Amino acid sequence: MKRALLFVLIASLVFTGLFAQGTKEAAAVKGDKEIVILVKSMGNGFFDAVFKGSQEAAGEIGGIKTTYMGPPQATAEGQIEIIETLIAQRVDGIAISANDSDALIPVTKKAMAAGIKVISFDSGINVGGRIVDLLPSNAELIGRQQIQLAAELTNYTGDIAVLSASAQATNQNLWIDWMKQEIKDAKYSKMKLVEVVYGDDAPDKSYREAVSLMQKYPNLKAIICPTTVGLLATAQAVKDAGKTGVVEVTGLGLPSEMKGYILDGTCRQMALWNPIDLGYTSTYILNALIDGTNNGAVGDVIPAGRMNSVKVEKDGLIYMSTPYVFNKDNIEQFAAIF
Ligand code: RAM
Repeated sequence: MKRALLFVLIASLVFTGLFAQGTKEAAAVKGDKEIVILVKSMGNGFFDAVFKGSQEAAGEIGGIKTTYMGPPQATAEGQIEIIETLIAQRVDGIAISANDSDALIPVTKKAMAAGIKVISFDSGINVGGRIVDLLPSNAELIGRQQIQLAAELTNYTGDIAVLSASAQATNQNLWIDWMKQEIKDAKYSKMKLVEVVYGDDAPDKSYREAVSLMQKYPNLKAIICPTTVGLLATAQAVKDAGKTGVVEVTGLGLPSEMKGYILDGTCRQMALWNPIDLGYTSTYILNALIDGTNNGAVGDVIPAGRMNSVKVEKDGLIYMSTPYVFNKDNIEQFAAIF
């Protein structure tokens, strides 16, 4: 009985191995390009929407297999491990939303040396560790707008705090630097940024950090969360604490996740760009790099389907559009899309 079971097990392993090899070869014959959308961490609705965009572009372009991957927690180590595996698998391209702007460079350099096209999007890798970096919008504009949104909600008065993603996140750190610049302006002289805390894009940690902020600063007037995960958790924490309308909540939020909190007044306004477009454009860029129709040099214009085209600027940066601002008047319309 036991022997029979062992045989079945071995046979199925052999079969799976052959089968896996077969599909891989079949893909190679067909000439499918294999690309991976490597995100900060799994279980984040923002990145689910990014991948939807990648699938949409892959469907339009044809001959591309796109796969969605990410570590369980938003760490550079987790992403490095995945990239090592992808090098061994010889995928054709990887688009990475990085958990650290520098820590990934050695492994992405290794990937590029092996012929894999590597780009970063959303949260960048520094020059040398990727071909281009696709930014949702200008970092200065995003950062300054976050302070403006909070100021409008608090009548330009009182203590505010920032609840961010991870302490190493490239994108949030850039935005926070610009927030600190913006708040120096005389028109915010009655506002004070008391602390920046990190929820690591984990809902439970973000929730706990939001609760701690409210306890530590009884006069807190607003929490700015430049992360969709942090914003959702903070809105929950503020509402559970009965502080809706006392502690204003704003930041960067996914309309589909935040709709209820926008409508009930917990978060009266927030901003974001379209994550679907980010994944869609990343896929068009990777396709052009893999095809060799473009090498991502400064000044290059890369065709991007329904987004028309994107232009490579200094340091390999590519900027998309300006963020939308959501409030109770437009939230339902956007919540239906992303
Ligand atoms: C979270 C992630 C992502 C960021 C958005 C706004 O989903 O941290 O990197 O761009 O928020």
